[in-house]
Amino acid sequence: MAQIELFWFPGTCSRVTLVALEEIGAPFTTTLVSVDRASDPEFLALNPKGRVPLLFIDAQPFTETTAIVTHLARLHPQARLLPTGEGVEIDALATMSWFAAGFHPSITRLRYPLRFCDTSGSADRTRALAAAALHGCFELVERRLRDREWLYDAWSVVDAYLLWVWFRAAGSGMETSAFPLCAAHAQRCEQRPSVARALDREESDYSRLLAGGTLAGTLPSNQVGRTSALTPVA
Ligand SMILES: N[C@@H](CCC(=O)N[C@@H](CS)C(=O)NCC(=O)O)C(=O)O
Repeated sequence: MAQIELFWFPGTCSRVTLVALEEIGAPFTTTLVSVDRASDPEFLALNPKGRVPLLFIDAQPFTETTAIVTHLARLHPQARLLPTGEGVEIDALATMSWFAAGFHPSITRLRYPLRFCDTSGSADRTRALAAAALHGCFELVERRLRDREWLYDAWSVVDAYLLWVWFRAAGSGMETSAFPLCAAHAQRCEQRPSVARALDREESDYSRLLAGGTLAGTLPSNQVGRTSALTPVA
């Protein structure tokens, strides 16, 4: 049996890989990498990009959420992580690429505006532009969810990716009232057993880190777990 190890941190996009692993059901281990410590030389030696998720399968490293879950879907076809069929498979890949390259960078700007422009007084404007870009993205998803429960015919890991971008955008201060279908999708998705197990792990690992005092330096606005626990970012 393959040795699988996920380097991750609660609340980050590594949740999508965690859900995929829970869905597959094969044994795996996890190692926490605090996001503000992703530049540690020890971690950089494993992943020079300094990002989670980082997945090892039998000592071979894999990065980038879309690539990782596509690889896992191919290794474990019985888990039906992704929709199959002509046109649909590539559409799912396009949707995940859009989440990674369209939504995620705007979420990061909303969350950490000073990483993108450190001119004094620019943070509010950077955040406003990021929020506007995200609004445009979620409008398209809201429209897509009008006549469907999931993004494709059945639940897939693409829904777990949507849950994460929604959770992180909402938790980073995006106004959500225009997107009731996205909010309902998130709640439905959180009921799925694989997702619930991943969220339980986020909540318990994060509480353990907080209680152990090992999170010194971690950004205070970090939020983990279920969307119902989100509190507005100051
Ligand atoms: N394109 C990557 C993005 C990975 C990424 O940005 N991960 C964030 C957490 S959501 C991270 O590790 N951040 C560490 C840092 O910014 O220092 C993917 O889709 O997996």
